[in-house]
Amino acid sequence: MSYLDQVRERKPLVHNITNWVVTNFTANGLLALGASPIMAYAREEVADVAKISGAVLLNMGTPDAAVVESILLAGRSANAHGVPVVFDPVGAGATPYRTETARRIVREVRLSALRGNVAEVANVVGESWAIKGVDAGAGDGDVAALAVRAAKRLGCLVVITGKDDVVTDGETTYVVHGGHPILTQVTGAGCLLGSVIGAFLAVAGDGAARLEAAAEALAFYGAAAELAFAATEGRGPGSFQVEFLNRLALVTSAELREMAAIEKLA
Ligand code: ATP
Ligand code: TZP
Ligand code: MG
Ligand code: MG
Repeated sequence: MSYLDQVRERKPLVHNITNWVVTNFTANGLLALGASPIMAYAREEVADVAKISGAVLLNMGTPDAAVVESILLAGRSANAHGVPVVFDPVGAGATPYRTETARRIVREVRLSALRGNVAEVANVVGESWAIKGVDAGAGDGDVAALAVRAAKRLGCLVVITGKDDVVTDGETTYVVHGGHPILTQVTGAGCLLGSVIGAFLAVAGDGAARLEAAAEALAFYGAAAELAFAATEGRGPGSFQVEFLNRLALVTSAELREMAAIEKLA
């Protein structure tokens, strides 16, 4: 059975500590996919929510001291209970506070996957790449090689998104083609993807299956975007955003198999 169908069947609980911009979009996107979102931020409860979840998504898009404390508490609890953790280091490299916060989180929480744009991932692992606010800046380095270095350094899956997406465990690397540039005009497209990867990891078990599940999540997300764009062409990002949520619910495993363009790098 595809990981997509397993998510829809098992409806994993995904605990999100995310940013103020994208909470509603993230919850609706997870519901559309068939997962079960919970947003919980209070230091008093995050450890308890994390331990009963299928996956935890940590996103530092609007960081402050309380959010960072909650991220660390949730991450440690997830680690203690074998719950997969996805981290989105939004804006790492944009300010010293964000860079230092992201590096602290990867030191103190064992990740299952790091998901960011190329600049964020580079800055988390101490390499430099231009960044403009929360959006990746220009650069011409080897993205796949950066992802592999980051995965080896952090000991987790690394997903770098952009025109093409790269996912690697440091040994095996896939490039996932597809998606649509209009996703860059929808705030939270990257953030929701982190939660979607979490839902796929929640049903994947340990080991190599996680890499395959993450690659399938990327292909699924891209296919939903392509179908949504085709259905709303010329109507702009607002209509696209609504249709994209529809497609997260409607894309079938058969469509996914047909549309997925997953290339294994040698
Ligand atoms: P940024 O901070 O740079 O906006 P992000 O965190 O929003 O990044 P993206 O890299 O935009 O995340 O990735 C979100 C989704 O959009 C992914 O599925 C990715 O494949 C897709 N995407 C981004 N840019 C393009 C593009 N030019 N063509 C096709 N798909 C894209
Ligand atoms: N500002 C802080 S977090 C955020 C903005 C605009 C959302 C970023 O979302 P994404 O998914 O990285 O585009
Ligand atoms: Mg974006
Ligand atoms: Mg982002």
